[in-house]
Amino acid sequence: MGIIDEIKTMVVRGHINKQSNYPPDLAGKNGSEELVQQALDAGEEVGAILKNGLIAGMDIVGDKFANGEYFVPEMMFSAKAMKAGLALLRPLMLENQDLSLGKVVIGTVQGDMHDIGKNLVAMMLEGAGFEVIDLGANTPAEKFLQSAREHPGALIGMSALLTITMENMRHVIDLFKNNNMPNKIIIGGAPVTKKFADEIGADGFAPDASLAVKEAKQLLGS
Ligand code: B1M
Repeated sequence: MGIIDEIKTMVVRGHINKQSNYPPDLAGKNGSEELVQQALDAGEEVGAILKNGLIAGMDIVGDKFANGEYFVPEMMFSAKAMKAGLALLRPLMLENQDLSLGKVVIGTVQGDMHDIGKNLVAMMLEGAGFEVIDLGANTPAEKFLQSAREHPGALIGMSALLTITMENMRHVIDLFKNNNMPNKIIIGGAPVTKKFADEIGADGFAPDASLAVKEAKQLLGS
């Protein structure tokens, strides 16, 4: 098995690093953290580690949860394994520190704790040269509004991973409209579609982090 496949397996199994005792059969063995470092040391590309290792592993976790093989605790360990790997990739994704393309206020909407995809979008935007104000997960609509007022002209980015929390994107857009806020708004997240974005009046939509960068550049004219 190649190292990128091993990283994928560690995300699926939720094994973070050597110190982690979960799952018991992998205790004391290298986890996603050590393997991502080894892959980087071996010259593997950041994009390949991310896409074919970490994200591919998380996709399998999603399928296992959907078919009843995994429950929330397993998903949480996998999320931790993914985050440990992402933390090592982050500095390499932020090589362009000339933050001159404009500001983006980003958050996961209220009621939604999923922040891995949002973090990835934030990292890619920063890496591309945007200044990112990250409001975190479970962000109330008023907090998006307050931050937009503090950062005039910022692009507003919302992420949602649950079909029920997607609706909170509509509330944020309505709140911005009712307060005559001129900010452009981009949305994304696994259940979000271009059709939904158009329906709720978002200015932009992106299905993944690299297309989010492209769309953000277009929306801010940068
Ligand atoms: Co949750 N979860 N989860 N979960 N979880 C999903 C989303 C689910 C699809 C799993 C499944 O059933 N197959 C399902 C949602 C079903 C639905 O609504 N239709 C689900 C569920 C049901 C739940 C709970 C309700 C489970 C429960 O408690 N019974 C619960 C909800 C908690 C809450 O939020 N209130 C829950 C909890 C969790 C954990 C906490 C355990 C953990 C999250 C940890 C964390 O984020 N800190 C978790 C995880 C890890 C997942 C899966 C397995 C993986 C999500 C992920 O990180 N993907 C997920 C299944 C799946 O998506 N396959 C699942 C990797 C990430 C890189 O991709 O986030 O899609 P993603 O981001 C992409 C794009 O979507 C896009 O770019 C990113 C990078 O390319 N993108 C944007 C994202 N945001 C964007 C914003 C943009 C543009 C693009 O512009 C601003």
